[in-house]
Amino acid sequence: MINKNVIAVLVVLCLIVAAVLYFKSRGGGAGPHGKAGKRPLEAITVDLGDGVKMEFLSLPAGKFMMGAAPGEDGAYADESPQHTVIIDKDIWIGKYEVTQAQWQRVMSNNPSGFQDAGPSAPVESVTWDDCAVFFEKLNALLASNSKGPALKGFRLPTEAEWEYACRAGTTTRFSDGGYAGEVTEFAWCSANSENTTHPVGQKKPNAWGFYDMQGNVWEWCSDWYGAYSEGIGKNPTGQPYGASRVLRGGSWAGYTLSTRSGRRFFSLPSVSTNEFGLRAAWERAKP
Ligand SMILES: [Ca+2]
Repeated sequence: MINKNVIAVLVVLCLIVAAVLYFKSRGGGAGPHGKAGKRPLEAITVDLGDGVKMEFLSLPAGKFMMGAAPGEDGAYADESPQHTVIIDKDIWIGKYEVTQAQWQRVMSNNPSGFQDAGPSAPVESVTWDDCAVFFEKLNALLASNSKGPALKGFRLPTEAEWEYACRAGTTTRFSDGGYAGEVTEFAWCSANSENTTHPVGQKKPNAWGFYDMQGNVWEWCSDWYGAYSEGIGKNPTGQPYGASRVLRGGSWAGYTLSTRSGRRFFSLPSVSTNEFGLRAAWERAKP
């Protein structure tokens, strides 16, 4: 004979266990930045028409340490000082580099040197100025797309947004927290590329699900290249003027250390090489 009180206690215990499991599955009540790298990001797919789509992942609003950690092996002077950056806007970043098929759909041309790598390989041989035209046309294309929601605000990521997405909660040299010897698992660089680009998304993604942030093609950012500042930056957009624009992430031609998360590169905005490509960003317009 089971005592009624024992049954009542068991029922209460079961309810408590169920409640704990429920809240654990919801993230334990942690804020969006409570478990950097664990939170699944919101994804959207944008239809460019003609069977061409572009995928984006949201960045969690939050803050991160931008630049190389003090004493980081292989870091250049322009990656210091490491400083706090706050990103508190609704930003989506391309899950992949912009592909040759996407560029062709928007621009009606394909300047890539590695067309043999296929339509899913990243577009390259594009200048920063070309990218500005690409986004002008992409925004016009999507604004006229009556089938989907009216979308606008597509652009290059800022250098800070790019690094935030690349690091995915890490402060180590590489976004998987690993070492140069493991870079070939998530990046196409000179050690494994066989002197060509490769279709996007073939290597391991980082902890937030972004592919090829490191390697394959350098990615243009919107900023003028310039020195970092001490202190906290909020949604930084770089220098107000300059001569060169920023590129990030290393390429198929670079040695492994050039794919470090903090590594910066720059070029005149009118220059293109078969190492220069891009990734799209989308900023949700204020209602
Ligand atoms: Ca890349």
